[in-house]
Amino acid sequence: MKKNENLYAALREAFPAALDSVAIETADTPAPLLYTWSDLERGTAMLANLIASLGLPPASRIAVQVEKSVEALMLYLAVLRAGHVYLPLNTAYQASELDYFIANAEPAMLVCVSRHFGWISKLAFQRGTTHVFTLDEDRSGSLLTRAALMPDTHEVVARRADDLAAILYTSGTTGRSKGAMLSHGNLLSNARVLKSFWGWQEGDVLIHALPIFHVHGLFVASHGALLNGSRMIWFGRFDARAVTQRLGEATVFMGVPTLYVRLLAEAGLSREACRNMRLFVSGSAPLLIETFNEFRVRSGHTILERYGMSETTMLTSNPYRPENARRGGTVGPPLPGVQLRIHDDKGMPLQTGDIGGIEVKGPNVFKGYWRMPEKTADEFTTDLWFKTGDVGKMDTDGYVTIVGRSKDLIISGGYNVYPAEVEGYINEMPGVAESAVVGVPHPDFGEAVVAVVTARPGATLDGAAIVAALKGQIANFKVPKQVFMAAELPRNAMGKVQKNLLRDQHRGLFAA
Ligand code: MCA
Ligand code: AMP
Repeated sequence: MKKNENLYAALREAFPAALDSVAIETADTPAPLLYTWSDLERGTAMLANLIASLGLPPASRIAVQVEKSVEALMLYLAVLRAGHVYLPLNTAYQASELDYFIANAEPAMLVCVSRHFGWISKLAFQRGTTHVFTLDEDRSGSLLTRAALMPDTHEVVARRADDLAAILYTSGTTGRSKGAMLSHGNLLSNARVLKSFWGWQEGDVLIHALPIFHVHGLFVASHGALLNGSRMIWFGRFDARAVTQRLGEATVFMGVPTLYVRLLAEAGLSREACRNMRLFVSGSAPLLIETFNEFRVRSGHTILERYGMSETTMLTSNPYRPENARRGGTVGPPLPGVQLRIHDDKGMPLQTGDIGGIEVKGPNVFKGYWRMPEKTADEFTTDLWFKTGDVGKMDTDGYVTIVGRSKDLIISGGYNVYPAEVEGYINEMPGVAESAVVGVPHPDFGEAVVAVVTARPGATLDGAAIVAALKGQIANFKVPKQVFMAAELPRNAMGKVQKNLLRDQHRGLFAA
């Protein structure tokens, strides 16, 4: 009989023999909660049985917009177990964003927090979703109430490596978000490579302080610990002081650069505090060399920077050993099994060291965008390499440096913001003639979103009012930190807005 290639089956195999040992310990619940490996196995079985009892069509999408909790992680694992497709949604997304995801993905089941049940369930039922449950941070809500009535054993549904496991929405340069389809095989191959490449070992303890609705927290961090049978210290939200206080009990930490900037602001961050740490990983956005250097001095550890995308999970990583082979400002060589090449904009290969578009191939590369075959075709070359939209170079040792992006993207605190999307919302506001959204350096978020807006003749506009209006429409992290009014936008001879000039003009806005 063929082996079950369901990702959950592989994770389950990695659980330690002592199922009553602690798998996850919460760090910021009113009192610490301890979840054993057996709790994970039984809890995910009950949730999977609940999902199975709904009789959903095979490979149904299950959309989830809930606060981070261990139960939310179990829900993800249960969806895998039950053979359906997990669709995580950032809690910052507002009604119009959610409506788009629901209309596009057509989830059969949706889980949300109870305070949003009224409007989200209305949206979902209108779009054909048949089941809406609630799950709150304090473990209340209809999902767990119903799951509690279910048997606590469940046979993991058989899946092939190519079957879909998750859809992660990622914004597009033009138009709306695209759902990147990731298979069980994509996720498992990457998790296995990282387990060995980053030297996961017995006794490891991970501080998990990232959100679990994107690749970094949900896959890279969680899969790493689960596939190694390692304990997690689980933070519902990142708090630099509280994390610093727990570093002494941990061996692995993963963060976006903003988390490292905030850790460095803590007086308690010291070599002593990091005495048991083995590995600090950074990714999702460029890590400034200043942060890399200062962290090394303060903690005695060299941050390992790696690079990935929702469409591909992890692509490159600085070496694990020797530690001094980790080079600040680079994202390291391609991971084992990943092929990476640099091409010019005509698709021709470039010489080592030359700057061009980064293209990749490998078992981790996604199956395409959900129900968007043309967009999928656009993003692959004729010889089937995925065009990342990142611009970089590779040196003679194979180390990759990302120097920019061909896609118009701002990364703020590890979250992606597409200017075109924000401009679309601003341009629809009464009195607005046009707008340009750019990213400028920010000491905490790396880049911050800023908008420059022109008014229609006779209209008077106010930047603060535009910010306030946007807050009800789009995720908070996409809302410009500042909106400037201008008589006109700078344009080149072709009539194209010169965003570089706007970036230069506002470069010092948030100077540290
Ligand atoms: C919160 N705000 C933000 C951000 N986060 N604004 C811009 N960018 C952000 N990232 C807003 C808040 O809504 C609030 O607005 C104000 O900024 C201050 O919030 P604060 O309390 O400082 O924020 P926080 O709650 O502490 O969150 C900051 C954070 C968080 C911890 C850095 O953004 C975070 O967890 N980022 C990690 C993202 C991540 O996991 N990315 C991985 C994607 P107001 O004052 O108006 O209410 S996966 C990926 O990219 C790929 C595949 C990869 O390679 O990993
Ligand atoms: P996402 O759409 O959230 O999957 O974000 C993926 C994008 O994040 C990549 O295409 C890169 O532009 C960026 N990214 C991820 N890791 C790094 C890194 N270490 N350095 C620079 N950019 C990164």
